[in-house]
Amino acid sequence: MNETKLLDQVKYPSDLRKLSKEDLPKLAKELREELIDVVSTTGGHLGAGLGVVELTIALHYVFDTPKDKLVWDVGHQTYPHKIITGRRDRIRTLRKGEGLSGFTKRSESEYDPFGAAHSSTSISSTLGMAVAKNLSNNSNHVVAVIGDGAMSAGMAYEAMNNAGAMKSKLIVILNDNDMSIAPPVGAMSSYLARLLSGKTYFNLRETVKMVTSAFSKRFKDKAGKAEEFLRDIVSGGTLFNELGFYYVGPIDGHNLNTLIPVLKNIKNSKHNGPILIHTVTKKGKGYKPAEDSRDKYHGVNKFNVVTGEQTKSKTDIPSYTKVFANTLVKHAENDTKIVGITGAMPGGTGMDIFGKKFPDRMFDVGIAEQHAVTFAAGLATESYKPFVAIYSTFLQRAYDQVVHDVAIQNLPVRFAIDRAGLVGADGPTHAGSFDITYLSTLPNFVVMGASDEAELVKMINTSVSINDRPSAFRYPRGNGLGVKLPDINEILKIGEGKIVKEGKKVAILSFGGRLMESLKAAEILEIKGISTTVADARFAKPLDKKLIMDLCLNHEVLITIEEGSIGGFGSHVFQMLAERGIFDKGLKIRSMILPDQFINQDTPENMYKVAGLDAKAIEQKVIDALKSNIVIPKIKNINNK
Ligand SMILES: Cc1ncc(C[n+]2csc(CCOP(=O)(O)OP(=O)(O)O)c2C)c(N)n1
Repeated sequence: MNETKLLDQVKYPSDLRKLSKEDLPKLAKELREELIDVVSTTGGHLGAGLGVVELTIALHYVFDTPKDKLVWDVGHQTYPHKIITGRRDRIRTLRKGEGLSGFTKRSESEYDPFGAAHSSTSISSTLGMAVAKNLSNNSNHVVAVIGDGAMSAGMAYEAMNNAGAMKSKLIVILNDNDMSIAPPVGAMSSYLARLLSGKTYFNLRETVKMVTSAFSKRFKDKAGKAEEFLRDIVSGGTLFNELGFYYVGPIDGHNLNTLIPVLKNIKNSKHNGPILIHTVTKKGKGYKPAEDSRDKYHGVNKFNVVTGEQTKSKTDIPSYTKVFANTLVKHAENDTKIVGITGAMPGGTGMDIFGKKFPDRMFDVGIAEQHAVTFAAGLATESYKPFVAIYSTFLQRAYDQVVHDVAIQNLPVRFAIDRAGLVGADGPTHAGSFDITYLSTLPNFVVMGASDEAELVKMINTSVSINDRPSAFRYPRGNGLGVKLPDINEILKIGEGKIVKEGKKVAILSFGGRLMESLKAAEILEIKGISTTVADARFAKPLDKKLIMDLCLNHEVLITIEEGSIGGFGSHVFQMLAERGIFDKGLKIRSMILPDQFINQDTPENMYKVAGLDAKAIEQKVIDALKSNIVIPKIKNINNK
């Protein structure tokens, strides 16, 4: 058992502020050990939290949270913050059903003034808070903490550009650990490295002098002088200075003796405008396995604290991600025009596998989904075959680029949409709920959903062959079903689904990953004497109209099912059937979709239960539909419901 004498005294930051400064390094040690112990049992994000233990303590020690607003970018590094903001008793429920979220969440705590999980929102949101504070004549402080990886996104620059022109005091801490999930990429990352290269940290005396001098009364009246002074001292901070920020740093983000006085000085300064404090930290700090392998310990399964060994998946069946990557590699061996693109997720999307084989044809563009899509569009104009490998949830950020730069120009960009549907422990911010809806509404698009890994291979093959318009194929998180994979020449006919099981009374038409559950439900229905057809739609766009009409005309009930929100596959089927007058004939048609709510994190099984998308729910839907005999009453007065 780790000793937690000091940590036991800190339920809230107000308790922390009662400790002497001398106690804080010991508290940091206890907090770090607690964090390692917790994550070894829950799994989740580890490296980032370990890197900000001292920063977390220093920020809550100096600032009067929750009155002062502290916003963490992404929020994956906030487990230490959660432990000392009243959530220690629930910290072992992290990422579990009914438990604490793995990110910041407004409804969870007043110490989380802004919810996050998608990156690079912290400067915008805190600028909003800072301006609101000014408008309301409040005197609280507003602080954002953003990583060097998150700094690569456009939103961060848009926010800095805006903040630099504002007269609102906003404190931005750039937590530079020289890592995103994978090593960071791009010119900004090189720039930050240059800022640090050959330079030791400013020591405490120098840094405090720098800050106090810059903001002191002596300089206040002499506009420009302070800035000049700062520029002289902070030789490398010019980019941020040019954007209108006061740049302070770099400082050692693990040294509480530096952090606390610097933060205090910044807090007490009367500066009206944005300030950027550049702290340097080590991802995984204090836990050797995480320090040694910073990318592998970004997010972890449960692990053995002593050896650092993570529990491995018990199955040999490859993940959908791996099947995608290996298949794309096979195609790329024959077709030199194929290129792969990821937004800072090479490991998560399998682009690392592709990149190893074709280093010159894989592009990690940083956390920059909008750019990734338009960059791909540019490649497509030059007859390259770009595959944007992206999580459904992160593609949301690039929707206008999908519409304006890809679809309207009818460019053959291929979207490999990973983590489609519910994702388990990462919860609603990471669920891929909307892609069927937001892509199927777009003219020109081909939208496919894989029901197993063999279908995924066929969809990749098909996508490679589609050269005259954009295409997308979605597949779920996790492992496939263990089916045999077809070879890369097997191409689907566009807009053609298939019957998987023939029956007579009821038809279940599945789009994507719920096919197995549909088959399970059909089996039970058969036992109950209800003859059931199951079909795999494969395409949400274009629809297989013939298949759908056949199912309608030859069955009493048609159920559509998909792991996506309203407005997706089922809605398109309904629209088509309504236009064809099918409803007038009294056919019973039902749709099964994700419900109109954000579903909290849980095991996938429980989430499907909540969503009503498991075999049991399908069976029930069929039985209810068969039983229902609703006669629609004539509406006399539309106001009288
Ligand atoms: C819009 C968006 N794209 C991708 C991700 C996935 N993601 C989560 S954390 C992370 C890396 C963040 O790096 P950094 O900001 O340097 O923080 P660190 O983990 O190094 O502390 C990425 C790419 C995300 N959360 N949001």
